[in-house]
Amino acid sequence: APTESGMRRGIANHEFFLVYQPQFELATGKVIGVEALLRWQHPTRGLIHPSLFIPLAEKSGLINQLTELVLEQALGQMAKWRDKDITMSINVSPTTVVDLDMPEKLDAMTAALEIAPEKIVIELTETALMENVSLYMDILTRLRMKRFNLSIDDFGTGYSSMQQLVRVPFNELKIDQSFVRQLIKDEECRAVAQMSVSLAHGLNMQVVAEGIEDQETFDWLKELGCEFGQGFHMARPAPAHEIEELYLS
Ligand code: G
Ligand code: G
Ligand code: MN
Ligand code: NA
Repeated sequence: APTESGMRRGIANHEFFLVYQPQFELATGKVIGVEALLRWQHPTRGLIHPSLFIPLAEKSGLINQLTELVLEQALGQMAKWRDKDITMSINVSPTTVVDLDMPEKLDAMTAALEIAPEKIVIELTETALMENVSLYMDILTRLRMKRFNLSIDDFGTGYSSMQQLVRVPFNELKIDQSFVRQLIKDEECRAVAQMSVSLAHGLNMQVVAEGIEDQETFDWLKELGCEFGQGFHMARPAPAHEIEELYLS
């Protein structure tokens, strides 16, 4: 398993990098954004997936450094894609939003790079967020006031109360792939997806379905009024230059 000292060395040696997964408008098939996903290219262990190192980073406090590195790479890439009509979604742990004073930091970084804040989407997982909503309310509100977008990731896997959902200043909801991937086979997953879409729209949020793996699922979600989607059926995460060649030129 990865260790804290291994991660420190990996950060110093620039072994962490981002891949990008396109997001599509279901009605038109157009690419409207990308999600930045972190990877660790270890010199001897090979490619390490975030599920193996993010929890360790969160426990050890290295998550702040990782988030800084992610912001630098993602926003640096976005500056190169300044003339493209796409958004950039970035996954962050809620604690780093507070620790790094994210509204100020993002504001300074996007201003310096001449990136419109409307083009940046900050994704927070439902579980991490709802465990301590009141702690995050002020900082999330400040992010929205600066016109950054806020997205609830992995929706359906946590335990948001309706009361919390009404209060949080999010403008996007991502249906977790555990529901999307079973849609066609499983009536209950379809019910969760359907409910998520209508709940989101009722609260003025747009919806992204994650984990679309076949055309049937794509069609079903489009029919349901889900605006956006990601998934291996359309595109896998890939390095920036590949994304650019395949989808942005
Ligand atoms: O692509 P994928 O298998 O990479 O992502 C696995 C998980 O890791 C997802 O839940 C995703 O939210 C998380 N993740 C990916 N990149 C980052 C990142 O830069 N920061 C944080 N905190 N989580 C990430
Ligand atoms: O941040 P989040 O937990 O949503 O991370 C998205 C993860 O889902 C990434 O690891 C990405 O590689 C993965 N992913 C994206 N689309 C698909 C898909 O269609 N099928 C599967 N199995 N995984 C997907
Ligand atoms: Mn995500
Ligand atoms: Na997710």
